[in-house]
Amino acid sequence: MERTWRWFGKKDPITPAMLRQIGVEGIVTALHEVPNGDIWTAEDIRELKNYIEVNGLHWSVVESLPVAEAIKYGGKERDRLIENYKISLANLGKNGIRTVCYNFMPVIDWIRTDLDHPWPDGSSSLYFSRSRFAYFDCCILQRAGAENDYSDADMQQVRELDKTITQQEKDDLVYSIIVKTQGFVNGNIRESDRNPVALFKDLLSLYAGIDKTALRANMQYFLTQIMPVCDLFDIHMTVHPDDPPFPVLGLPRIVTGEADIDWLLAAVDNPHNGLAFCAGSLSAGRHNDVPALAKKYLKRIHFVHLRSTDILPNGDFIEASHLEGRGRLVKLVQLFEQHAPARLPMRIDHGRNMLDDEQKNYNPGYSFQGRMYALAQVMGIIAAVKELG
Ligand code: DNO
Repeated sequence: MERTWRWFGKKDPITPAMLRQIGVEGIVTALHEVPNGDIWTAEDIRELKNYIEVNGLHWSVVESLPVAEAIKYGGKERDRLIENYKISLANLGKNGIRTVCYNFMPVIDWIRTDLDHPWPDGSSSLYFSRSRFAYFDCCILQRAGAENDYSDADMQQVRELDKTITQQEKDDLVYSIIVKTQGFVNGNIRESDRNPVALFKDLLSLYAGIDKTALRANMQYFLTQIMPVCDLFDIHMTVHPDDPPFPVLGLPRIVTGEADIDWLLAAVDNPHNGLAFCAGSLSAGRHNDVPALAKKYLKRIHFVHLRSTDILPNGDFIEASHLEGRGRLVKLVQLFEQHAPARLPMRIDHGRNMLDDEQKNYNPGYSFQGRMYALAQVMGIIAAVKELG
């Protein structure tokens, strides 16, 4: 596998020079300053690509070329937005960039309720609490009918939490779920937005009446439209699985496990319609056997995120060590090293905050020391697999 790293552009305090010292070979990045739906120009792509190359690395994967909301809900602007997407893809292709990660999650990308969940050793990680998420949905968003989506035990906890929660804790929950985790990946909500909850509710309302079947049809339409450009430039589209891999907030989610992936790969049966295999996202669904999925879809996997989670007895999930948990990274690395193309790009996903990471204000999950530590663990697995088979 090729060792890559998600880098957030020239403003990222983690520089390519630092990355070369820790064994990184390729960069995963995006034109983060271009608003969703706008065209990525060939000039801007070339400029960033040159910058990366002058600094001794190369641009291996785009993560993400975001899919505008209207494409996902099938709004009237969707054909214009798909045309823009095709132009951006062609501009990437002309610059020799051939792996593009995206997702098809409505409104909200990845979800966590806690960004600094303490570990016994003094480090911290991301965490998803079912009951706190239910609280956000039922009591902060006050989404109609939300209670029906949760178990009696969850709702009991929601009522308990309601008795003690402070305004600051409510604000923190909103910040974690829809502001901080989204801002740098998705752009729907920004830190400067005054009333994120109202904005978020407006976004949710765009999906009224869009069920799983409708969302699937919109995804199939989008992929069918862009495939000719991908064929022309040999670009692999790699869809990131939904995180977490189950429906949330009344929204359908359609890349959650085996049945969904079977549907997706058959619906647009083109080798350029592929997967970003995020072991962490898939591992947060009890229904997923992560190594079995990797084995089944090996030929359609063109990008790998190495990370793992543990599902707790109450249904919460926590980021696990990269050597443990349901992601089963040792098995995955063995599989990819032995059976995938040698240059399959992989990156470490979601490190813990450790040592001086806390003071650096990195994007949540994208610490330096934590990811470096996990990369060293994975490099150890790779060396062991190479030596022992
Ligand atoms: C979170 C990431 C996701 C991912 C996008 C890809 O840490 O894994 O935001 O980049 O979903 O489109």
